Amino acid sequence: MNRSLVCIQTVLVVLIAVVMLTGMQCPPLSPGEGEGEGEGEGEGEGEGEGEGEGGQRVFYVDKAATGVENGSSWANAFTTIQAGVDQAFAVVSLDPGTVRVEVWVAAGVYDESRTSPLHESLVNTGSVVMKEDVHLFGGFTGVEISRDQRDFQTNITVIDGSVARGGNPAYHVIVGSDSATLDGFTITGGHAHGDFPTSFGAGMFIELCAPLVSNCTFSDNIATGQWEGVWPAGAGMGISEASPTIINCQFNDNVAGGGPGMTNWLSSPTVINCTFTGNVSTDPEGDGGGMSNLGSSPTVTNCTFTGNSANSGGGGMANFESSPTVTNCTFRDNVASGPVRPGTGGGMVSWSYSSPTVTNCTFTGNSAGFAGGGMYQEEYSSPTVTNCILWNDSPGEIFNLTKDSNPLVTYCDVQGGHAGEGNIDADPMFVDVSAGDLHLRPSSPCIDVGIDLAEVSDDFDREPRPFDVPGVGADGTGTEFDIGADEFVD
Ligand SMILES: [Ca+2]
Ligand SMILES: [Ca+2]
Ligand SMILES: [Ca+2]
Repeated sequence: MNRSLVCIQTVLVVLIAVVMLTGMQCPPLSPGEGEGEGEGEGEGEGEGEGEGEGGQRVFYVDKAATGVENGSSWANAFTTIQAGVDQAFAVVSLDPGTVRVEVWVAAGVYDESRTSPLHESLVNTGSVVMKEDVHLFGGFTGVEISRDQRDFQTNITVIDGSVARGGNPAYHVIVGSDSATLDGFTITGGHAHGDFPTSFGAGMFIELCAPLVSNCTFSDNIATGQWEGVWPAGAGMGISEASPTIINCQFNDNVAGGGPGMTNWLSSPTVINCTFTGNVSTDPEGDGGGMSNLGSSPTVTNCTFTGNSANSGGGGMANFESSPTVTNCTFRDNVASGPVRPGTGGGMVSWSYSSPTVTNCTFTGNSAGFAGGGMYQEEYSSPTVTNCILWNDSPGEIFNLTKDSNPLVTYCDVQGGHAGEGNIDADPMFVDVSAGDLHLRPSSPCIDVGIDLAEVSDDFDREPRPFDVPGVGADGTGTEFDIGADEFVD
């Protein structure tokens, strides 16, 4: 155990040093960076979107457009996203706080080569670089006149970094900025490597800023390469000293030394309705297959962690000096097991002063090579676990390596039992585990036997919680909260 801690601590120390040395920040605000303000200003009136001061301006991007490429209409759309962002930023910079600028992007694969000198070294990262107050929306066919008309699930809009850096993969496919939105895109093909920060955030790199990222898919990005004191991390998304909001996003099949789905470094993002599936941590010491938290306390709600893997620990989620708030989440079929480390915490590992609050979550089918199939705690890590199901994880559900880790487990259904008020040990009667359906059957012993919690008002279906079905569950007990991520409604 100590070896893994030493390694992780080394990572933390080195990361701190690197961050301090490089003084990384989000792209600076520098009006005039765009290709000529005059051009954009003139176009505003003719596009039907200009509403004068305080209105909204839309700039259009369509890879297939053949017009004059000034972004003023679908016909005259820019053919690259960066051109749209830069033009929009030039406009909003001249009128800050009064005009809202959006960039609408038509479906297609945007895989052009990019020149984006970033970081202290001004290395070309091959990124699309977001700008402050510029809101990016994908999912259009290229004819819409209202944003409501787009369908991002049908009109797939891909930002592909695979050849974006002079024929090589982008270090970061997209880089976040403050007060900006990324909505309706698929982000793929990034390859972070080398030293931090180019080793961090292959799909999206977010540092010292708080964009809103919604309705996006981060898939098949990688952060691998040589060990240089810091393992490459955050293949899907790397968040450093930032608190963005991430909603309705998918993190699939990303591969990194550690934290391949999402890595949070000194960050407390809000993560809602996201799925983390099939992300793979490859370093022998790599942790946090779905999410790796380092000195971070994100709020994670209504998320699913399925089939992710890590070597040292935390197939679903790893916490190091981190105390996230995790509510209505499912952890299923995650694995912590590797060739060097035996693996701890198939669902979640909490190391070194990590005491997450885990509420109404369901853990099942997770496995660890050494201990704590569901959850594993070590060194002053004492999660508060309430209204959770931990069932059919192997080997065993909750394991504390040291006595100074004392999780408070109450109103939970734990296979094999666990000390604590209101805990039960009974088959939760999932609807269909093999199909991934972790809803409760009417015969479930978890119905109506949780404890009322004012801070939880719905379940992973967004159905109201608590909810009582008369004749189902334990009627008339005064508490109607169900245990697990599902509230049984019908
Ligand atoms: Ca209920
Ligand atoms: Ca009932
Ligand atoms: Ca439900």
